[in-house]
Amino acid sequence: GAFLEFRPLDEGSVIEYIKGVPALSSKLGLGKNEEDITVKEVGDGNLNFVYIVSNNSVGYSFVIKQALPYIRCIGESWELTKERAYYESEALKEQGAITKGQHVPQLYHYDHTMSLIAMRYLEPPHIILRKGLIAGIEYPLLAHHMAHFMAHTLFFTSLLFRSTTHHRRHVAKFCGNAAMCRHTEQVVFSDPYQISQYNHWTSPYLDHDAEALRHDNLLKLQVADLKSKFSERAQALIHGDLHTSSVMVTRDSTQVIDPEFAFYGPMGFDIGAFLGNLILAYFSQDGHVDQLNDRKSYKEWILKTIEDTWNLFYNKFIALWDEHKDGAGEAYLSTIYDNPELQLLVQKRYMTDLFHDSLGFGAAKMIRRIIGVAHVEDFESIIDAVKRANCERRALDFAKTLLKDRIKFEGITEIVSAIQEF
Ligand code: ADP
Ligand code: SR1
Ligand code: MG
Ligand code: MG
Repeated sequence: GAFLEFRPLDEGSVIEYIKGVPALSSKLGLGKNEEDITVKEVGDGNLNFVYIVSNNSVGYSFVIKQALPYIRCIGESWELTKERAYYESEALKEQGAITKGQHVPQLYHYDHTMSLIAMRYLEPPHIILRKGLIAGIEYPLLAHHMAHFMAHTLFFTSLLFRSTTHHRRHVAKFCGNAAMCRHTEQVVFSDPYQISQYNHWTSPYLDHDAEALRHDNLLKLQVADLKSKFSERAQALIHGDLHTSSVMVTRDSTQVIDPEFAFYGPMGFDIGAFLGNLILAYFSQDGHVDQLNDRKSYKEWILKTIEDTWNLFYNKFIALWDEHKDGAGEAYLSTIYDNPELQLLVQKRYMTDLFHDSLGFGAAKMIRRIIGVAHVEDFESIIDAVKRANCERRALDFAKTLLKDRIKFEGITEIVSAIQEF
C-alpha cells in the first residue's frame, strides 16, 4: 500500500511509492514493463521537489510534486509547513473546475501523509513563461488566457457571485494556509524594508538603493497599507504566487501551476504579481540585447501584453458581473443597486480600487525580487554585474514611483507610457 509515514522521496523511491498507489501505477501501466519507467527530478522552483515519471514504451508521463518541511532553495534551516501541498491540491481542484480545466493542470492524486500531489505533465513545448520572456519569445494568446484565468477564478470566488455564508465557509477552509501567508508577509512586505540576513542585492552597485528603502518613510507608509490589505481582506480565492514562473506556456496554451500559497486575499495581489513580473521582464530586456536582437520590438510586445492583460481582464470581469448581477452574490444586492447608473458607478469604483491595488502589490513584488531573498532569473541571468545593476535600478525606481503614486494613475495606458518614458 501507500507509505504509512512521511518520507522525502528521491528519484529511486518514487517508483516504489507509485507501486503502492493503484491510481498512479495503473495510469502508468506499471507492472508489465517496469524497465521502461523513468523518473527525473526537474524542480527548478524555490520550494519543492518535482518529478517527471514516464512510461517510455507507451509515451505517457505525469508529475509528482512533494513538499518537504523546509524551503528548498535555502535549506532545512528555514522551516516551512509541508501542509502547503494540501492547499495546492485544493486550489488546483477549485481553479481547475472554475476554468473548466483550460488553464490548470489536472490533479490526479493527493497524499496527505506524504505531502504530495500528482498532476498532468505539461509536455514540451510547454516551458516556464519566465524562460520564454528571457529568450524573447512572443505568446499571442498569453494576455487573453491570463485575463480569462484571473477574471474567472477571482470573480467566481468573490461576494459578487457568492452569498456571505457560502463565502465564509470557503474562507475558513483556506485560513489554514496561514503559515504560507506569514511567509509572504515577511518576504514581500517586511524584509526588503529592514535589515534581514536573507536580503541580498547586486552589491556594491545597489548598496545605496537598498539602504534608501530602509529610510523611505512615504514608501513604508504605503507598504503598511498593502500589508494590511493582504492580511485582512478576504476578497477572493487568490493563487498567491502568480509570477511568471508559475505559468507554463506554448504558443497556444497557457497553464497556471503552483498555487501552494492560495488563500482568500485581495484580488490585486494576483493581478499585480503577474503584471509586476512582466514589468520586471521589460526592464531586464536591455541586459539581454545582443548582436542578433536589440529587443526593441520585444519590449513593445511586453508592454502590449501588460495593457491587453488588464483591459481584457477588465472586460471579462465586468461581463461576468453583468451576467450574474441578479444571482446569489451579496456584495451588491439587486434590490438596492437597482438601476443601470448605480450599477455603472459601483463597477467603476470597484475596478478603480482593484486597479490601484494591483499596481501597489505589483510594485511591492518587483521590489522584493531586487532587494529581498528570492530574485528572478530575468535579472540573475545577466552576467555583467554593472549591466544587471542598471536594469535592476530602473525597475526598482519605477516600482517605488508606482507604489507611492499609484492612485494618480487612471488607466493602464498611463502605466505603459510611464514605463516607456522612465
Ligand atoms: P515550486 O513550488 O518549488 O516553485 P513548481 O510547482 O513551480 O515548484 O514547479 C517547479 C518546476 O517544475 C517548474 O518550474 C516546472 O519546470 C516543473 N513543473 C511543475 N509542474 C509541472 C507540470 N505539471 N508539468 C511539467 N513541468 C512541471
Ligand atoms: C525564500 S522566498 C521563496 C519564494 O518563492 C516562492 O515562489 C514564493 O514567491 C516565495 O516567496
Ligand atoms: Mg514555482
Ligand atoms: Mg511554489
